[in-house]
Amino acid sequence: MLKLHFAPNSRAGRIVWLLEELGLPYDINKMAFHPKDLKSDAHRARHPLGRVPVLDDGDVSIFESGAIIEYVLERHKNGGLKPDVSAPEFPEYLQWFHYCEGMVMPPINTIVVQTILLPEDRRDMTVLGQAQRLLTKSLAPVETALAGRAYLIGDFSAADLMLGHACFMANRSGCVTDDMPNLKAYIARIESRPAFQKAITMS
Ligand SMILES: N[C@@H](CCC(=O)N[C@@H](CS)C(=O)NCC(=O)O)C(=O)O
Repeated sequence: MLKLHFAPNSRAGRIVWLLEELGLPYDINKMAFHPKDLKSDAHRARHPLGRVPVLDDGDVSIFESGAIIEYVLERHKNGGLKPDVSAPEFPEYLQWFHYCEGMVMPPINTIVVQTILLPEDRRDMTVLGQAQRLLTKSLAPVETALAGRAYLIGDFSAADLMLGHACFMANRSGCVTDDMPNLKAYIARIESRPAFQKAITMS
């Protein structure tokens, strides 16, 4: 049985969302989003940086949300979430799948550090402002790509599990503005998916 090491309000939600969309059975190790759990010896043995998500599958243990999604799609079930390599939408699928951690999550990480993780006296408003502007800039191509489309490559795919989740986080931090109507509608569409709701409400 697949076992997901999870903490609430984190990228581990992407994997719950994936497993729920695919209807695959799994066990879950729910940890607090707190150093006492994430930086424990037990969890550092799974992830050297003490981060989530981590997925165990028999003798296999794998971290990095994108790698976990690829692993599950290849070894367990595709469920139509990844286009075939010969499909016309395959390059765009790859692009948006990786744009998530490559371009959108770095400024979100900084925003979370500067607004939640650091004590108030160590927060830097200049760094925060730069990250917010960079996030808005990184979302502009996504807004354009979504014109006339329900999801990033048309039909729902694993690229939405990655980048859609990041867009949801960006919206929560107030960086998806009213002049991004395609993104607003896309995030609402994602939020209405039962599998996503299960992932986001899991604590
Ligand atoms: N690129 C990694 C990022 C993993 C990551 O940074 N996870 C965050 C939660 S979203 C975490 O565990 N943070 C805990 C910490 O930094 O102590 C992935 O996609 O899995």
